Amino acid sequence: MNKKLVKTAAYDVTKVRADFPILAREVHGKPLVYLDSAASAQKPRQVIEAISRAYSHEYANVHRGAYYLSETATTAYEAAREKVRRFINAARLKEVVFTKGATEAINLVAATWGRSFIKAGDEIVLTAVEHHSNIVPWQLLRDATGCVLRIAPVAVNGSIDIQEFAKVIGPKTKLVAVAHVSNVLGTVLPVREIAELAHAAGAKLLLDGCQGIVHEYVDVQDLGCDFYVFSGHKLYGPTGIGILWAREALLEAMPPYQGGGDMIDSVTFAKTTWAPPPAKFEAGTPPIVQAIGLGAAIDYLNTLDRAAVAAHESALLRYAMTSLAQVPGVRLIGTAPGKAAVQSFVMEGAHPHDLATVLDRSGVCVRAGHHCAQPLMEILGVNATTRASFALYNTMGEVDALIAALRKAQEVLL
Ligand code: 7TS
Repeated sequence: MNKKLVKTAAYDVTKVRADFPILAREVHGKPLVYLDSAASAQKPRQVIEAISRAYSHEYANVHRGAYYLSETATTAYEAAREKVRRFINAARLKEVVFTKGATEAINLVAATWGRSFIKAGDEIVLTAVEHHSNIVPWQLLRDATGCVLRIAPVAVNGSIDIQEFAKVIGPKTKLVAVAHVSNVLGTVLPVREIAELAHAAGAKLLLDGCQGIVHEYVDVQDLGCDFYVFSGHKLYGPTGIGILWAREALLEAMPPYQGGGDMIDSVTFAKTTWAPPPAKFEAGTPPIVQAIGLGAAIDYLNTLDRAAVAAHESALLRYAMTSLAQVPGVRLIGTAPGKAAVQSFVMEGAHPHDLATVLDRSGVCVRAGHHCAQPLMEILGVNATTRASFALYNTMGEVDALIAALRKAQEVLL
């Protein structure tokens, strides 16, 4: 857990839950127990209402109209960028690029920075825990350039050992691209140490913050990374919006990702010049209302005591780990110290998919499968895991519901 978030404070989870309309519904006649927030988080009514308000009262295309409504929409869209900037403590507004998600943000970096600065024989360092979104774009770049991917190992408990990490970084390393927090194991990677190693080798550091931004306090300047990406939908915002943060000098040096409206300075058939960042990377009509929705999610999080949220999630994780370990035949996967509130496990004799289907009958939503991390599954020696992931609206009672449903599933499946 991030040091800045360890302070305990009173946290009224009942009050928080009342903000999330979907949590009041039932599935299969049972109260919904939503334990899949690492895949996508539920939305508070403040976000839903902001989206509805934007479409009902403030909607027009941005950056183009000379009329009041377009100016209003542009102001709201750009205000969302400033909210993101403050949330991650970026030094400059122009360093915050809206994308359609983390996946697009990583592909953008691979296709623009990568194609410009990575050559045959250069090395890109990843870790064994990466999501496919932070593997495949680099494989595409490898196929195009002849660069080499090197993989830092993961320990049996899910930790990333910095000494082992140091062994795969060398003079040919040009980029280190790693998760801030693993979506399968919950491991919080030692990103500050990794930043030092990367920079000492003259390499850039990209952090995949999809899970990190949700569970950790993120200050991109303090983390020492060069690129930080995340998706809005895991941060209680809408789908279809993500963030690429990069240092200004990098964005200046990178060519555009896509061509189209809004990203140009001037166009003739002979020659086109680009707008400065972030517009250079936001071709076409952007996800306007999605950005406004993400801004509303950030506003919502800012109304909460984030240290108290972190303490609450930590307590949920500790309780879940202890309770799961007491279920016969259950093995926890991912027990690194200081990990975030994501817990994978396997249960002897039950395939994770069958288990998730049976849990669903009790109203419990968990993820089962490879979690878009097939290389990690292979290293762990499993085909799949079941994963419960916790968010600021989950309760200890929901952990009890998971355990009760698991015991019931054992009667059905074993
Ligand atoms: N990186 C990490 C660490 C992730 O957890 C995910 C999504 C992505 C990248 C891709 O994000 P997207 O919003 O662009 O799709 N993780 C998960 C998951 O764990 N279950 O479903 C999606």
